[in-house]
Amino acid sequence: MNDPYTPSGPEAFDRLWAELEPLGRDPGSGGYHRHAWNGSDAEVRAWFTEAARSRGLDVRADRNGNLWAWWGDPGPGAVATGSHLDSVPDGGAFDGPLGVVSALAAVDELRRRGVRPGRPLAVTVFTEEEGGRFGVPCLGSRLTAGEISPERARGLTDAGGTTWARAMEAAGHDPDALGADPGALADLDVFVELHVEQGRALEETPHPVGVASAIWPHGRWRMDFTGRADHAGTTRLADRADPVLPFAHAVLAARVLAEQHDARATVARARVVPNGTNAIPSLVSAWLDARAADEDALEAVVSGVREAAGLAAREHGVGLEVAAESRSPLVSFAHGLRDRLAAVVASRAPGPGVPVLPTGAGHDAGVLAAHVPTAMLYVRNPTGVSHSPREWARPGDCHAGVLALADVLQDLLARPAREERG
Ligand code: HGY
Ligand code: MN
Ligand code: MN
Repeated sequence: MNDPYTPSGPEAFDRLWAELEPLGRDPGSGGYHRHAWNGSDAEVRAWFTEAARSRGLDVRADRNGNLWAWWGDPGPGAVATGSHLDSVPDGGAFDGPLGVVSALAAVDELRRRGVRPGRPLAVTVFTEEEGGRFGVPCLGSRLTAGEISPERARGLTDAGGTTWARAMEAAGHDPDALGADPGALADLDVFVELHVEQGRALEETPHPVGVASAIWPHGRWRMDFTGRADHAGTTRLADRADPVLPFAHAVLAARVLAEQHDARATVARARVVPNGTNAIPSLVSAWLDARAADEDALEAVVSGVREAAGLAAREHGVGLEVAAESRSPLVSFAHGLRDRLAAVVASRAPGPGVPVLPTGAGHDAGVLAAHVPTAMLYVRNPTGVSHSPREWARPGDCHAGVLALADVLQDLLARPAREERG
């Protein structure tokens, strides 16, 4: 029986989105700088906590700073849905927040439908999914999954040299508590993440909502080119050890290799030391973001870049160290769950053939997929643009995402949990 006093999912979505959207937005670019434990992050965490509590959800931060808002006492058989609120530097409004706002709105939609979960339902916010401040993506979910050591996480530093431990402590969390949380994962029967599509595949279809099939293998590699500081105007070319030159070779090699292997390779972040116009640098640190549809293609790109960078470094008398900072294997979402979501989404879809799509974008769902049955829903992105202030999704498509997520959660909650299914 519908509850007329609880807003529908779409109504709740619009209200929640209007509250969240201004928080941490750069008035100049319109982008966001929401990074783990910074001021904007504190704002959006406070917003989430209030929005969840006002729905009667019990909000808890786990030992890694991830937020879990519970409808029902935490325990075995739990269904969880959520995403992240942090952004890339000057990122868009939808990547992450769309999944969190849709999850809260789906709770309202379920309540309005009179659904009373027979098992715990959690809305989650994972911390530092983008790695925008401390460099390792999905840091909160990797810690909970035991896929990064607490020691390494505590020592990660931001551009100013602040460690994760200090930043976490300043935000009121205990860095000594960091670590895997096998109990929390064991309680999870299923995790579903709704996310804005970071591509245009859905835009080519009549479907506002699609389902994820896989996440490409991908990773981040740090390259340190060590040269010799010297005068830009008086040092003869033959006497230079200029680290910028092998760096430039690496960047161009990444592009050529990505074309050859139909992969994606990007060097979007670099640090030149001392970064003076008239001083040959002593050091260039640069980060390669590489992704491909399969492990062989990814390996071909990364080893090719490493080889080109090494050759050029030797030619210019420059040292080179390359280190993998994060590495995510191919994720293939559980087929039964994937197909079940596609069937549920189809019940409200504008036509047959709900798209089931792979993506080159990493997600917390990709980390959890190795530990918990996991699935993802995508909401149509008309331009495909993401990691940019221009990222946008139509309100009507966002509403379709909320209703689809509510349908999926209602379907999952109505089924026996894994252990009950045997
Ligand atoms: O970079 C990614 O794939 C994601 O946005 N963290
Ligand atoms: Mn992202
Ligand atoms: Mn994301």
